Amino acid sequence: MSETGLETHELQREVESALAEQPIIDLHTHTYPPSFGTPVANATGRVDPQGLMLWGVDELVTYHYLIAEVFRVVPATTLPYEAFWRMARPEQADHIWKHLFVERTPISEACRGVVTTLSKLGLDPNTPTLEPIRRWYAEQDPSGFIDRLMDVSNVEKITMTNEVFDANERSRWLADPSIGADPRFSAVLRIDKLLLDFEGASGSLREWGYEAGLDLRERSVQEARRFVREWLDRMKAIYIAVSLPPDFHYPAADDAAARAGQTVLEQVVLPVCAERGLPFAMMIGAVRNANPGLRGGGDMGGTADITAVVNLCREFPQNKFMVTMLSRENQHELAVTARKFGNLMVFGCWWFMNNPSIIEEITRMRVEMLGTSFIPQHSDARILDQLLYKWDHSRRVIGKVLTDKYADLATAGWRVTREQIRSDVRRLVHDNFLEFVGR
Ligand code: FIX
Ligand code: ZN
Repeated sequence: MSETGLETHELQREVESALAEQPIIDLHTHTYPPSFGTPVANATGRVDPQGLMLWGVDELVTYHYLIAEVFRVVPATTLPYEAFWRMARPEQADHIWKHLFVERTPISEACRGVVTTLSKLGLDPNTPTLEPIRRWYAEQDPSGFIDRLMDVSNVEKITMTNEVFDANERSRWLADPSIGADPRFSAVLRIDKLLLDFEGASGSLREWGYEAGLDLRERSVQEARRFVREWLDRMKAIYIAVSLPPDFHYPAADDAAARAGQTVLEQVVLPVCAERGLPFAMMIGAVRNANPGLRGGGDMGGTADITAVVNLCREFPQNKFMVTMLSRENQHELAVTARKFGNLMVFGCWWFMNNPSIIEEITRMRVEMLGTSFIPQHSDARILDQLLYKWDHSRRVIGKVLTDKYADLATAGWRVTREQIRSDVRRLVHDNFLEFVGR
């Protein structure tokens, strides 16, 4: 304990520089490297209309958060959903830019995110049209652009969400397993359908050559395990993930689909995770398609039953669980649950929680209840450029909370040192995750 303690007025500067200089592991995104193809016009001239790598101003402005917001100000009674979806992407982006950025102040978090992103790229967001910005993007090389984003946002590694039940993505992995070899990206096996709709999933597994029947007798369990193992190997996935609705219960409610999901969880997913030493991530509280007209923007959240998490952590001590919850009302009890179970890692301020006022509330509570034994944030970026704003905005809020907590600690008589701040920050945004996934 050599270093002299920092003065209170020095804490903010030290915390901010520690956060800025610490490379981050982004443990959950929906982004992809160029090997998955890109529909965005770029300097290489290679465009794949079904490509999964989303970047650039038209994707940024048509983020589903902003589509939901534009239908608040230009309702579907004025512009029907189908008419919007028939528009080409740039036309959709122009519509959103006009109504949310030109005719109104872009003050919402999602709008401010676009402004931060463009500014960090050296582009002027104060423009009546997107044309000049589009021209700039068309000159960019996709892979070089990713390097630039990771450098500016100081993100060391990006974790994908690889939807094995998505036909477009699955066909790409089967066609060329090396598409996952980009060292900047890690893969995650996402299996919502396997747990939420095993009847449908088992039909797909049989089509793909796995003898997995809805009966879930021994043969089916073994075949479903083979499916999971083979895809973990193909993707070199670092964890398995699902999103679950607010009415997810463990033990399951008394309906066939929920019961089948429970059996798959108990006899397929958790045993394979345990044998591989991989965490099972549960993102709990998503209500899909509340408003189908908004497509990806039509989902919402709901308060879930924390006892499902408690029961799983208690009854499967050999498993590691990563949990984030979508409802503000679940955050306190989730932090309490993490105090009870060392095999539970709480992470991120997910989706509708990813707003500065709520990030601050959740992070402050987690530091007070869990010290530095949690992972404060993930970006959930869908468009690669979003790394710039998601991490800039979150770093600022996390920094504010840490500065306050260190000031409280110093007031209590502890000598807070630069060294301690740097090692705490490294733990929070880098090592906690790597250690938990066993890397
Ligand atoms: O389930 C998820 O991974 C969610 O993050 C997404 O479905 C959601 O659409 C999203 O992008 C949230 O930010
Ligand atoms: Zn997500």
